[in-house]
Amino acid sequence: ALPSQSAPSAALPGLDAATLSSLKKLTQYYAVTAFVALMIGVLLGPLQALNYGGVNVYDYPLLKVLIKSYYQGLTLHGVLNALVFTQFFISGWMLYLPVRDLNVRPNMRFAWFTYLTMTAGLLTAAVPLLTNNATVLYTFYPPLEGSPVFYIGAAVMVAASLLVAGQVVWLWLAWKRAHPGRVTPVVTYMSVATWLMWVVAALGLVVEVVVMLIPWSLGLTRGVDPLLARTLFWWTGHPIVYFWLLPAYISWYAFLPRQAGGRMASEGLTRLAFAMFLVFSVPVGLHHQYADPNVQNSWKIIHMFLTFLVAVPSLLTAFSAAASLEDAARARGGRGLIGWVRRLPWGNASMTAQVLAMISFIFGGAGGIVNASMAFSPVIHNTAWIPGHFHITVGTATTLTFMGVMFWLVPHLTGKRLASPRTALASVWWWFTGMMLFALGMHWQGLAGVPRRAQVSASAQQAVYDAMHLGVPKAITAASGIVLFVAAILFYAVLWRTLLSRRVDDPESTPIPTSEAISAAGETLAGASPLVRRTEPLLALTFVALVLVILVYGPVIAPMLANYQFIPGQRLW
Ligand code: HAS
Ligand code: HEM
Ligand code: CU
Repeated sequence: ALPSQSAPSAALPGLDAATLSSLKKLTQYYAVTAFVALMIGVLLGPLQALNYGGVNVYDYPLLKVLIKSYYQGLTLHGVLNALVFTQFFISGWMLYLPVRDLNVRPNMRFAWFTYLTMTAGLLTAAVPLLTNNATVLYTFYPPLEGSPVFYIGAAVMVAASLLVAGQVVWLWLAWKRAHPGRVTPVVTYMSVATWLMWVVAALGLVVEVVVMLIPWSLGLTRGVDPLLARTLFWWTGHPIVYFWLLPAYISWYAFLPRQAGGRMASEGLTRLAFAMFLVFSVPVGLHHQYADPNVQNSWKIIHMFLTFLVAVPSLLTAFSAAASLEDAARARGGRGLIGWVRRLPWGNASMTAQVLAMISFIFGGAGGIVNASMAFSPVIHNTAWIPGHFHITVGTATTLTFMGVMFWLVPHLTGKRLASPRTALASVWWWFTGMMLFALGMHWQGLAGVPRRAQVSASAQQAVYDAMHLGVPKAITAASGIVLFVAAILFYAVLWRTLLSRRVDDPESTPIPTSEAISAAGETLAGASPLVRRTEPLLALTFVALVLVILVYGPVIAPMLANYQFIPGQRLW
């Protein structure tokens, strides 16, 4: 367990055994729902990789029974992996951690109600997705028009995540009231900062879906403005990638060092990184819209510079993560400038998964900076380069980290021992290798001009695609799909065998691997450094974030409202 940061008081009851057991079960429900979604999503991925290898499997009658088109499959893949898997895992993870860190008793009825709401939203949205009535891809850009049931389900799902946010912030504020003058413990700090960021971020999507898309798809308005909808979408759509990333960072900062045998570098630095993410994550969405007409160039440039700014906390994280890994390896007798790397506990699947996830993110992050540069953007925008970029960010940095976390979290929550640690270790190497190959093949094809979201292997396009002479990257991409398929089988074999095993050990035998810090923040604000004191008021920082978003989005959105276009919907599938 995390060392309990606070003694329970009458005003703020601590966790009792019954609540803890219910909380563990809830966290397990969130995590397992997430990984079921990922399992379905990941089955479709290799078919898409084959497409980008020039092999079209979408005409096979057996597959046709399940999915009607490449685009129905791609919609399911994007929604299940990027939206459902992430949100469910994160909601469980970022409720469990702060509650354990603060040792406060949450209202479990509310927490279960939130989980059930999120699941109801998911099941609602699943109906039109599976029946091919919402083949609008995971970005659901209008004027593509899906069934209203899809938008309603998605809205309920996102609303449920905001309820989790509310519960965590509420518990943190109660803790603050009961412990005046105390520094928020660092795991809670990271979780609350991430949730508050997500609240500011979600506003765009909520307005888009509730005010524009739902009434429109119900036939209540005669059209919808695609440019305004896209702008609101990317208000949320960029920071959502940090909503996927920061929970992985929580693990890299707080737990990975202990798993590797070392310490977190600095609590102050960690808090600075998260405070920066809170303030700078949102006002950057136009870097997805450089090609959109009717948005002033000057605003695109401002968003570009803010994008470079929000890369800074990731660079801080790279420094900090490398420092704590080096600290760990040297403590285990590592020597040399880079020779210490060999002394990391590479036999541990959970640690290995996360370090490999970090390595993939060096390339993912570098690619992101290329994407954000307006001078490069026209070369890679809407090409296969982009899926190359995000499979080594969300598809590896996030996903492989969560897989690695599962290797200790499931034993921790259930008391069941991890089944075949060797298979677990193999699965993470296969995933890493597969995704690095995938990224290589897709970035390469993108540079050659192969579009994303294109069934390039279909007969109608085959001649053009063949004429591009991309044999090598096509082969790499197809092979990566097969490697990733193997990785998924290995991973899920371990996960299901662990979950379904009957033998239950003492759950205390797998504690939360909380790390010590080389430089701690201290207990009281009075004795803390200026950095710690200034990063403490998270609500004030949220207010600053909100003001900044209004400043850089107000002048972009106002002319769109003044010149609202009613564009009728289209169903292209
Ligand atoms: Fe991105 C498009 C720019 C990060 C996800 N991105 C996407 C899309 C997704 C996505 C899903 O500016 C596609 C959306 C769509 O469907 O259209 N991205 C960036 C930038 C960053 C960035 C500047 N992206 C992410 C993350 C994602 C993600 C994180 C998910 C989790 N992205 C863009 C742009 C586009 C875009 C444009 C639009 C492109 C277009 O034209 O459509 C930055 O946040 C990246 C900063 C990261 C770093 C790396 C730090 C490295 C670390 C690891 C250190 C490793 C160590 C290991 C220490 C600077 C922290 C040591 C190991 C030892 C063994 C010692
Ligand atoms: C799109 C393959 C796992 C998220 C794609 C595309 C391919 C692919 C080839 C591009 C399709 C196109 O642009 O036409 C794979 C393979 C995987 C895998 C082989 C592993 C088995 C994942 C994971 C995530 C993810 C783990 C996220 C957690 C996405 C998203 C899209 C996508 C968001 C974009 C969908 C769209 O454009 O609407 N995938 N993927 N994928 N993938 Fe994956
Ligand atoms: Cu972005």
